[in-house]
Amino acid sequence: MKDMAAQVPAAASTTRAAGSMSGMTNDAPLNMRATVPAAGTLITVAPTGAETAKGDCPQLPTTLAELVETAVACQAAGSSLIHIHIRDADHRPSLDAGLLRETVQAVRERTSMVIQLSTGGSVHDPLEKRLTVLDAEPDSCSLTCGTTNFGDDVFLNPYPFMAQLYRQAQEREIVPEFELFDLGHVAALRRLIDAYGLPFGGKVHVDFITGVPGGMPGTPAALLAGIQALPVEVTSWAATGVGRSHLPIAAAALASGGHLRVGMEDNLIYAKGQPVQRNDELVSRAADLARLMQRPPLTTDEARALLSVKERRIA
Ligand code: KMH
Ligand code: ZN
Repeated sequence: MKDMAAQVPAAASTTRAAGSMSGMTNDAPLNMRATVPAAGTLITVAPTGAETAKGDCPQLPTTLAELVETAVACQAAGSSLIHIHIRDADHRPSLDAGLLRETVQAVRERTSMVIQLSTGGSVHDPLEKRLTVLDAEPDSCSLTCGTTNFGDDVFLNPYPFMAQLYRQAQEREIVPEFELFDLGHVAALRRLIDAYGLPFGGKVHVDFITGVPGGMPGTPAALLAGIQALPVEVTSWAATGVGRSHLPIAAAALASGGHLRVGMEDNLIYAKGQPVQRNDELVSRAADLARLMQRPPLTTDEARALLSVKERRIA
């Protein structure tokens, strides 16, 4: 889908307080558990995505050098997790195995961020190719919990693909981030956990991606419905508002105990008439909001602990 973020200009953990759950059954409203605010805020940056053309947005980081420079700046601004899509030499979305590996190594050398590779790729990537992303040994991978309409396109995620990706992530000790574009995706997450157990590390982190044309709307009401439906195994959640929903969703997520995802994958407009020039502008604003809400950005070590990622850095 072309320029999704531009069409609709521009997500938090909840460590559940076990003590406060006494007397509750699994049938209790989950919002009671999912909205205990975490002390800090995980700020994820999704700097590139697969939808925006470099020609339409020259400031989009598409080369390895631009991506690494972006990661360094975003960590300095308060981000502790980077969600990466790579581009080829012509700036087109790619799942090239060598380039993915080189990218993971380069970002790991220059930052201490949790490195998450997209397994969603672009709507045109075949499912088999998307499974090969794990070969690059990221800390984390995205795992979208269902097929969704995506503008004029379809983002395909049949259950057998999700299950295979989940099993492979468990075997390779890679922590999945469950991407929820719609309320039905929450039910598919429930099905995955029932069938295959918890992810590597035992934590379940999800990200609501709201505001995609065809998915759940980027409204606080829709987000709240999603939060209330979360399985009890979920240990942290974040939210993203695509396009113009980015600020209301960020505010709603912070107010509801969630974490944040920002970046040019989701939003190309900083404010009315003001295109985003650099991803770290979005991270800085998210960090300011989080501090204002008394939930300052997590450090990269805190983010690693929150998600229980495996230590892959060489000391
Ligand atoms: N580019 C979208 C079709 C993911 O990264 O896992 C899918 C996406 C989700 O961005
Ligand atoms: Zn993505």
